[in-house]
Amino acid sequence: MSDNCLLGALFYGGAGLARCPHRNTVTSMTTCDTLSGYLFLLFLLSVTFDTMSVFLSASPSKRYITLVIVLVIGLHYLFSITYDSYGVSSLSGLSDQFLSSNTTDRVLDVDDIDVRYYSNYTERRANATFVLLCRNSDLNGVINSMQSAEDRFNRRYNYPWVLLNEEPFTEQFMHRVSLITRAPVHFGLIPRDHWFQPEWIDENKARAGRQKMMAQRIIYAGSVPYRNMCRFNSGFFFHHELLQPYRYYWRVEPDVRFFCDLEYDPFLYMQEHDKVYSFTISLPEWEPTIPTLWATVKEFMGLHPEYIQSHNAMDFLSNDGGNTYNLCHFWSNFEIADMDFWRSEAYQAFFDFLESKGGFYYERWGDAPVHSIAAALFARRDQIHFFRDIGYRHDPFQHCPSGEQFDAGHCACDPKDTFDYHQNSCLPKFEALFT
Ligand SMILES: Nc1nc2c(ncn2[C@@H]2O[C@H](COP(=O)(O)OP(=O)(O)OP(=O)(O)O)[C@@H](O)[C@H]2O)c(=O)[nH]1
Ligand SMILES: [Mg+2]
Repeated sequence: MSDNCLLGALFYGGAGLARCPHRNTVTSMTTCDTLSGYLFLLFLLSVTFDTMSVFLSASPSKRYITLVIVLVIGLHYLFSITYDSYGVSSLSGLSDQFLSSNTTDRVLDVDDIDVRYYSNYTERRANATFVLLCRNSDLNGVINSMQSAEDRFNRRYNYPWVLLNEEPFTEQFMHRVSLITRAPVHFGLIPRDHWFQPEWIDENKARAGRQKMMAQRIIYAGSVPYRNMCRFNSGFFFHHELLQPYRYYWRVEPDVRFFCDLEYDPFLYMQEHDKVYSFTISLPEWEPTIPTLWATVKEFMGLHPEYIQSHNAMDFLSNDGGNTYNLCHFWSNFEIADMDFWRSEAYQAFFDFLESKGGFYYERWGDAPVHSIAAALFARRDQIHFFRDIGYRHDPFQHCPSGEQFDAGHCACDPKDTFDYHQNSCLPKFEALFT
């Protein structure tokens, strides 16, 4: 090929490289195609000149080759400006096409669990998972919570999610939830005897308890499913087969919000600092929901003094050395904790004792006071952690970090709106354990 044609090819290559990558916007199309058009005109002039000289001086076979080259380049240019999907107009276009087809394969290949699961495998991870108990009807709230947890933390860590339900999750539920995260998501069915009211519970006594509570206008007073949920969270979730591989969990509920970026791994923090339980908000329980709980706890302590830690957090629970319960508990809709603690001999014996009294159904014992009392008595006080830097909301309360932690976390909450030192907060009692 002559020098002129080479010059033309250079012009054309320039025209190809000048194509804007975002052809779906009007502005970029106009700018790009105008520039491309000028360069192509120059190229046409050059090719025409070259072709004429070849035609005039060359043999018939050379004329034929020249015509084919001009035809191919002309068609190629025509396609490149007519169809967006025809993207091979330059070297960069070629490489873009190659890379993007690779990426698409990786994202869409759902069987390739290793790629999805180990996408951050170079960084250290704890043996941990998110846990979310919910109904199919909670779908939108579940999506909100998961998106918040993913955006503020898990998109960089890809810890798995375990979602549990006493009914099978619908296809639509599983599809929408799986789109929210690149991490593995496991959907589990709760065994019947871990969820429903046991046969040996005296239903007449349970009904009388519900009616008494309804008369006192206590929230969820008449709800049996709510009691099932509290009992499941107290004594069974950590026995679910999908949670057996894991030690640490982060409990998430529908419609909660995480306000701040978390730039470190709280699971590893728990592991490395020998923590077993953590919280963001603490407050008093409604006394009418647990009228006999503390008497039951004291009875258990009398039977099993060997399970009570010497450096425990009894002073968080009681203002009189354990005689009465001050109702303080950690709000369990947020928990990052160690399931081996719940699986321990001490906690198992404690839960079995509570269960034998039937208080989950005759009263409305919540998993929050049950977990809190156990953590305060069977763990050392320094094994309980307040995640001051995790901005978190579950209606109607929130914890918002302040000062450096607020800035570093790019927090979206109002730092003045935080439950920490609200008149009903039990945080001062927790902090007093360490002064
Ligand atoms: N599968 C299932 N999950 C439930 C049921 N009841 C509650 N949950 C879940 O258990 C957790 C606690 O229930 P919530 O209704 O949020 O109880 P709460 O936090 O005390 O009260 P509010 O959030 O103020 O309604 C949430 O993750 C719920 O999605 C139920 O009947 N079935
Ligand atoms: Mg809730």
